Amino acid sequence: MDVLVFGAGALGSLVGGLLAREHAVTLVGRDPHVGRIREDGLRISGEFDAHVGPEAASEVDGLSADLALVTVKAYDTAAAAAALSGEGVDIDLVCSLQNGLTEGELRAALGDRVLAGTATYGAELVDPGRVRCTGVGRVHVGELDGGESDRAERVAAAFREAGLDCEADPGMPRRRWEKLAVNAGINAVSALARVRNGALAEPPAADVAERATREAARVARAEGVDLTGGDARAALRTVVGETAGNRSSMFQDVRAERRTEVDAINGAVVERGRKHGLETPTNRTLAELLGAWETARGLRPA
Ligand code: KPL
Repeated sequence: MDVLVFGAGALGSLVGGLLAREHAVTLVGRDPHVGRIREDGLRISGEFDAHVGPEAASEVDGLSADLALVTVKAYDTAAAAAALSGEGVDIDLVCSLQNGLTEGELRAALGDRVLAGTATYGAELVDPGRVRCTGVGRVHVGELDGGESDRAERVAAAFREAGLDCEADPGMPRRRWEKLAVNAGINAVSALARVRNGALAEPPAADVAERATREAARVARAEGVDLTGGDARAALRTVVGETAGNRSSMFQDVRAERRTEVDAINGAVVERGRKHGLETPTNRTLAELLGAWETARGLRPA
């Protein structure tokens, strides 16, 4: 399968690099990372040990692929959708592996070629051309509105051929909300407390994370998704355990003084909750604190 990975950050590089062991992969990202990959390949360490040679580019102009994986930050989704629907770009299927509920935005530009996806692998860029896997998670792909899907099965089989743990899931609406609820619990709390995910197994961080996750599950139920607070909490604990040694993507963003995905995670929970008349005070506080941090550094768009 020809795979284009749009967004060669930590997760995109890890997933793309692992897929490159079996498939023809092009990573689209920024220099100096993509330049180093072109010169010397991509090295994967941690839970995997591989040195692979995917193509690497800083633009998608004229590229074609069976599958495009979208791994850019949630706030760059519109730019990704515009690039992938641009002239001369020929993509059969698109699958988001992003945090947040970004697929709607992709679908608006790319139509029903868009599949939903979730990934719980832990990944960190250590240097240009080097990515470390800090937690072996799982990838799920499926139809945005749920249901059995041959094309999702094909994508999952291609992932498995390359040694990734991946399943097609007919229940993606619930899975996306479960992932959002887990990210609502882990990302902002770990970023503000400056701790690795494993620290969220112990109080007091565990209590804050659990409150944020339960609030998100409540909003999910208001949206018609069958996700109990208990199930969401169990998923939170599983991911905290599986990625204990990982710095969450938001903790990595804060360490690098980059804009975070707090609006797309805790902010999205607050906004969707508001539409249903639900208060989500823990998510609101987390979003406000990270928002204040971003504002103080001029990282938020005006
Ligand atoms: O999705 C993640 C993230 O960091 O954004 C998890 C699964 C929480 C891994 O850290």
